[in-house]
Amino acid sequence: MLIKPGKILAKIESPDDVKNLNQTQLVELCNDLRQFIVDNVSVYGGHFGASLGVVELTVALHYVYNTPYDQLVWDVGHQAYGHKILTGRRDNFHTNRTYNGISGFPKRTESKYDTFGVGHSTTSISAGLGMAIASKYKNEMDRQHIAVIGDGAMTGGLAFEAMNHAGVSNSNLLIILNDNCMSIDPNVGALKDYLTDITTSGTYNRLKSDVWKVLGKMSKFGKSAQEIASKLESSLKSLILHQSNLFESLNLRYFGPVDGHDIDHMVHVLEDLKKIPGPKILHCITTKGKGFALAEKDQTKWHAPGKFDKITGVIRKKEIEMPQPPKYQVVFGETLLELAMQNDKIMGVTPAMPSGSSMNIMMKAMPDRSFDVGIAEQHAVTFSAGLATQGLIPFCNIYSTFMQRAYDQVIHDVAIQKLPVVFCLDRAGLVGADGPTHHGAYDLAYMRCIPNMVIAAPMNESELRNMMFTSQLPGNGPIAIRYPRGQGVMPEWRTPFEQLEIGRGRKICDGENVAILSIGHVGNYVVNACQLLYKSDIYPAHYDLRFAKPLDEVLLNEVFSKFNKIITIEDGCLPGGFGSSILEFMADNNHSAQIVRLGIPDEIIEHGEPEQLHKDCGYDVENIKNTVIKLLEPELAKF
Ligand SMILES: Cc1ncc(C[n+]2csc(CCOP(=O)(O)OP(=O)(O)O)c2C)c(N)n1
Repeated sequence: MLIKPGKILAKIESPDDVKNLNQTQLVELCNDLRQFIVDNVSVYGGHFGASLGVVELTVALHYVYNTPYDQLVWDVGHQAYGHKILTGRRDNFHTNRTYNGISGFPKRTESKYDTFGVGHSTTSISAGLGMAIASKYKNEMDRQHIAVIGDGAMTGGLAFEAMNHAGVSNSNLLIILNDNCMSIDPNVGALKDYLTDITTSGTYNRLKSDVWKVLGKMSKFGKSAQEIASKLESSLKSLILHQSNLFESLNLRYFGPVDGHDIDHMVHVLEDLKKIPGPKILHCITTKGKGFALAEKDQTKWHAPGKFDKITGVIRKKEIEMPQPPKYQVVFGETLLELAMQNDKIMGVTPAMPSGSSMNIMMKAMPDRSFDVGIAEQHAVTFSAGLATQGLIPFCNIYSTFMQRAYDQVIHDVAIQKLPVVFCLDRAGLVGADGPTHHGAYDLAYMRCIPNMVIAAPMNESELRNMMFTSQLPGNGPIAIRYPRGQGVMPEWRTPFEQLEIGRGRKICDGENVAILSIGHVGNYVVNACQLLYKSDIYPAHYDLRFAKPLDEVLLNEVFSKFNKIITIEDGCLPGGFGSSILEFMADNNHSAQIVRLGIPDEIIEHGEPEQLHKDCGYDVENIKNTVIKLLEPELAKF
């Protein structure tokens, strides 16, 4: 179903068309854009509240700046739907996040207006500064660079590293801080309080507008007059805020706060800022979900609600046959609380994903023992390490893809010191519609080479519970438990805890001629493939290794002594992954066998339905079945 844009939006083929609009038409364009986002996301799904919150900002930016010559960098990029729609992708927008369709995030190969590929947060200031300094180097002094970053993304350390550099760069960089007090969940931390403090300081805000007017007038009297006015303005800010302004102390000129939904005012402010050279920050106040009442009210739920009825606001759920298996994340959240009630050493840590990881279950029940530390994966890991030095057992839940941010912390702060931090890597494997920035493809490979690290991957809910139970028992070092996005396979999942032997796998079924070695949830695909193969009188053996590290050497020696054809399967990258570890084991132990490895090839895997992506990568049920048949062809030909 193609969704019709409103009258004004229908005429916008590129930002040049936005520039031709008058004030009234700009307001109409904002209405059209907002409606078009509501219409599309309600039917096709995707991120929602964040894009609604920056409609006016998006229109104002494309109106004032000469994009793509002026470079606009979106942080995270989940709020850039309006930008996509205004920059030539309106008629394709219904393909957003679908297989072969446009990406849900800015992507350089998709459009010249997408200056930087995103998905992970807190990169915009660094990237924008890089662009600004490059422009300076190339003597393109008229070129503007704008990084749009949310208050959530601003909690990440990378933003501060970038501002620290920007403050001494004298480059043409405007940082727009889109402050809606929300991350996915309510934003956290001292910075949030600081921003609220600025926003609500009445005296400051009154004086600020007067100073702004003076500053504008002074520009007519030449540079030095403007400089005096601007110094006056910044000392006034410090004075009134009773403390030095955080951004001003980093040498960034601070402007705002401004109402980010007042398109008229936003246009004027940006026009003014364009004339002020050097690094600067505009603090913009917006409402996440603006214009869709339910999304304004329950901002976490409407961050990415899935498809919904735009009139009633009812979120469409798939028709469910009862009873359904739970999502792995729910099993994690419920089990963590259960364990924490039994073991008072357990603590919970999440970097800004309380709802996504289900850590919110423990946070609600035990607020003093569970922490949302902001979008700060590096800090989450080292903070957990600190807790562990004091005899506590932190369960640090980080999505596989976001853990990439904290790699040195895992090695330097946890593994070298053999601290008992339990890493729970959610969304491991191909995640689907979020695409390449979010696929949890690499954790088996990047964790496997770290000494002292144990890597476990449950094949079902009960295994996840047992792995979590085992990891909090005394005497363990660091452990990473990886599990995928979405549902498991056991509707009755609250099984009693059982201690697992670290590094011990299990035989799922005996067989002949070929052995399949799986790790994690994809073991269920193997079970299904075997069911199909039985119909053709083919009986592969299937082993679930449970631990990618340490490997079960006893089990593997048995496999190599019985089978000379082996298939490995993992929902992770082939280079350096689980299959590679089996090849290494074979070589190191003088075994020989024909090994076929199934998993994510050495390529960037785009977005799409997980089932489709598994098929493309060659490890869905059908491909497993065919791989077995192909491998057995010489044997089968004998009959
Ligand atoms: C490194 C990293 N960690 C976590 C996330 C998940 N994530 C996506 S959006 C988001 C919240 C961003 O909040 P903010 O920047 O304030 O933008 P808003 O959604 O409020 O507009 C988070 C935590 C991510 N994209 N990248």
